[in-house]
Amino acid sequence: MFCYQCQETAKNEGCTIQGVCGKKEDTANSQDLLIYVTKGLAEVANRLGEDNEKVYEKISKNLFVTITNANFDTEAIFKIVKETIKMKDELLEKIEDKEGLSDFALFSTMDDSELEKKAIEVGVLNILNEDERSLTELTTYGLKGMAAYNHHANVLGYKDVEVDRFIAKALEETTKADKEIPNLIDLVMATGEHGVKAMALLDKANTTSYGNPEITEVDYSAGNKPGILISGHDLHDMKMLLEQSKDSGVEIYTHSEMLPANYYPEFKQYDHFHGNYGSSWWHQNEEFEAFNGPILMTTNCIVPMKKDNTYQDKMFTSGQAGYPGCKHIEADENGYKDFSEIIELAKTCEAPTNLEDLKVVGGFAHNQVIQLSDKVVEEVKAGNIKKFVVMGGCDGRFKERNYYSEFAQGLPEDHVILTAGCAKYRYNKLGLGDINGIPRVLDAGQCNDSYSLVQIALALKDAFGLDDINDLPIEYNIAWYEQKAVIVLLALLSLGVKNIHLGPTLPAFLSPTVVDFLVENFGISPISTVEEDLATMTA
Ligand code: SF4
Ligand code: SF3
Repeated sequence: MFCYQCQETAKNEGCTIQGVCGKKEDTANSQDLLIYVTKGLAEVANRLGEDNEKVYEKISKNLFVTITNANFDTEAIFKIVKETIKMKDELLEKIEDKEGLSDFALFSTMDDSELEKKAIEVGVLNILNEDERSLTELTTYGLKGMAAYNHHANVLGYKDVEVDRFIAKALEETTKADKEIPNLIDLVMATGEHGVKAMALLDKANTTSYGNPEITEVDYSAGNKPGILISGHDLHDMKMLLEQSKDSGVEIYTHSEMLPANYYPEFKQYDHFHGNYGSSWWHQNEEFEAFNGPILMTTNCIVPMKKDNTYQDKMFTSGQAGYPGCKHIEADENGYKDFSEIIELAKTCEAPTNLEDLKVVGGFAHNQVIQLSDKVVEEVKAGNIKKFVVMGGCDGRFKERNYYSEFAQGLPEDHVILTAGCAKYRYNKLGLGDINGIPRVLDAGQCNDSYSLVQIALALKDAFGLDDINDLPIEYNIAWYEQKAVIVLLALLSLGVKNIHLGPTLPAFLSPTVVDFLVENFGISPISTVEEDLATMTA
């Protein structure tokens, strides 16, 4: 195996024996094959030249499966590989002239051993030129993130055919053997542009379906009734779970990236929606034990369970998530998921163990902040807010991420943090206070709500009468971990945001040439020490 798609990759070079994330070699290979056949499906669909909703949906779902910490179930992934080949072969039959189609498009078998053999052969190291590989994978990882957001919008009935077409076309582009570096750079930039579209689509889907997030004080303490803990990013699952459990006597708690569900008016109306439990994804071994009740993982990030865990039988997956030994809840043909088994199980469980008595304010997505913009502008003009620091992105399990807590704590009191994604857990419980009623940590929501942060920046640019978003008193100190953060980064670049500090390390998949390109054109830089970065970013 060789995988270097996330920030925790071994030695910041690549995982070769087993993933630091816990992904085993056979799972890694199955994901490589899934990417391979999905690129083949895209190529065949492009050759046919017809928009096919089912194919587009499948492509996004498949890419999503391979995101870090989404699916550890090798058997389930090979099943998806077979479904993809079947779908592709059906399309292939409609093409008379197969001349010029690549092996991605033509490869076909249902034989398990042949699939396993192929899975070993199709890894990312097949691209020999380091810069070509770097830009190809940067595109592919961006597409994975985009596909995840696209899928979340799709299940709510929102589609943008431009996004679907782009994903299919770009996937095919990454398979071409004679790639020129400038063309690949264009592809990367186009991926960012379409990433903005996908995030805008998801924003519309979420806010139209569930209302605009609003300022909310979220309770992190445990109640005394049995509960269900829901994690991941899928708000559609959240809605179905709340609705199905409303008269059951069971309470619903969010974990990690599901926290922002607390900010939506549609969800707040359920009395049995208790609040949030715990922190970001990598604390789940301990926090899932303490929760006592069942857990529903709707997407990434799953952490492999410890051998002596007590929640294996209580953890369920849905959507593109999967974990061997955990029951997977499939959607029916109408997208409905039956969570009754989880609800019944919850009734037999003890209430969660209380982890903390804490209330944290969030819900500062673009609509809410724009409503407050007069006050914000007033505070800036009065000199009470000197700077905004965008600190969105991902959290991760390594000690080096203490940097983000220390950086947040070290910021002067006239600096406001704008955040989205699970990176917030590094500083949202620190009690950083407020500036005349404006909290110093403004949480817009999930990682996809980084779109909101850009909308806020654009609104501030207008409010201050500036021409360029980079003239605002804003610094970007982004933490990345998985591929959703890759599309967020590419989207920010495509919107013209410059001088982003990226950490805790630069992606291993960026070759020195690609890093030089990003430095020269966008001023991207790695983080340094807390002291040095505070000095630069607060200057
Ligand atoms: Fe390694 Fe990250 Fe790939 Fe897991 S997802 S195998 S940790 S690079
Ligand atoms: Fe977190 Fe996995 Fe990226 Fe959605 S839950 S931000 S890491």
